[in-house]
Amino acid sequence: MRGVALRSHILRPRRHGACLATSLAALALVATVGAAPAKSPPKPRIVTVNDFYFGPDAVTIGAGRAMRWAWSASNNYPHDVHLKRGPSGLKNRGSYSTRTTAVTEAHFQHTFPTPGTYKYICTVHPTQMKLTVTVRR
Ligand SMILES: [Cu+2]
Repeated sequence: MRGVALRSHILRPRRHGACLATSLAALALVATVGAAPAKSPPKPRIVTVNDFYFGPDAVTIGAGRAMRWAWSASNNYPHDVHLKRGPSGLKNRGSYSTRTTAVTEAHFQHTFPTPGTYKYICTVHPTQMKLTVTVRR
């Protein structure tokens, strides 16, 4: 399963340079650690990544809450989570997308401090797999 995902990723053109991707990942990590409050934060909103849909395909969350994507254990095909369109001026935009595909047993989590509309796709199945995340003020 993992072999399929890796091959698929290698064959696809990269959108970002490796250095940019690495530094964005580092920034995201610092932001996550730095923002950890003493009290346990609200649970992330779960979206499942399935063959060939996001479930659900639209969610609304409050600003500052996290989203967590969970790849279904029954998948047979690789999928990613890619932010196609987000609020203008969004900081660390690259950190809102996965950089590899996975078939099963993967998770992707990100907090959403910036209100607005986020349009997601799976780049392997861009016409089938779409998700809208609305972040309220
Ligand atoms: Cu997909």
